[in-house]
Amino acid sequence: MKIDIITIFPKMFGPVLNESIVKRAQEKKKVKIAVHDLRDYTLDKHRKVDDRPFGGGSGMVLTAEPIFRAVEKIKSQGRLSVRQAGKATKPHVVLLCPQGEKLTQKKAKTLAKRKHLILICGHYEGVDERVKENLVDEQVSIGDYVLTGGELAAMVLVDCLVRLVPGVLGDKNSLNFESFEGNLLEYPQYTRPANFRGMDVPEVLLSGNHQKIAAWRKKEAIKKTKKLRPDLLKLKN
Ligand code: 6GU
Repeated sequence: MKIDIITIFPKMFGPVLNESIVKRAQEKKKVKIAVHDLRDYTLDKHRKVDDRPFGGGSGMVLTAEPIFRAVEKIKSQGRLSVRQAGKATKPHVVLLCPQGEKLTQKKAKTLAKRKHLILICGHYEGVDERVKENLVDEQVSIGDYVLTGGELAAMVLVDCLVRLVPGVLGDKNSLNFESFEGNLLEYPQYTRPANFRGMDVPEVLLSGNHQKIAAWRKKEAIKKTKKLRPDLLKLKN
């Protein structure tokens, strides 16, 4: 999977992309992530990426020109580099903004099937509507609250997608979450010591009886979900 990110704050991404599983996924060549500075695609000497809204109002709006130019440049390069079975794959362009469709595990699974994503981080009071109408394939939000920009949202999305790419997580891990995700919360986990400050680990987990353990975990996951997130039980995966 190839992910191109277009942002006015490219430096924000380093610490997230160069740590942990996302870093390892890139090293293993399971994903290729490139961060592009939107200002590199401006045409004026001040590298201006925003302007005042037509019709008045407060705040600044990201202009269409540099965003179109960035996406066009990435798409033209993609024709050479992102190939599958000898064929170029069409990049899917996503704008991160609060008006977008809310990110869910289901949405992430759909997006993770794409071979090439271009993520545009929205900013300020908004993005010129012509970007949304004529350049972007879909808009994604990470929840019902307002961030100062799409950067953190893009990082959340990348993190979420990377772990779904085959071969990024160990087989054991991936099977584990596949069987539960979406419908149920994770069952309670414990590690050593078996007694910590007088608090015991449930006896069954020390029994070595794998069938019993599996049954207990399922029961606990259902119990936990009913108590904390009953809404999840109604969802289809
Ligand atoms: Cl994608 N952008 C901004 N600015 N705020 C958000 C968001 C995105 N998702 C949730 N809040």
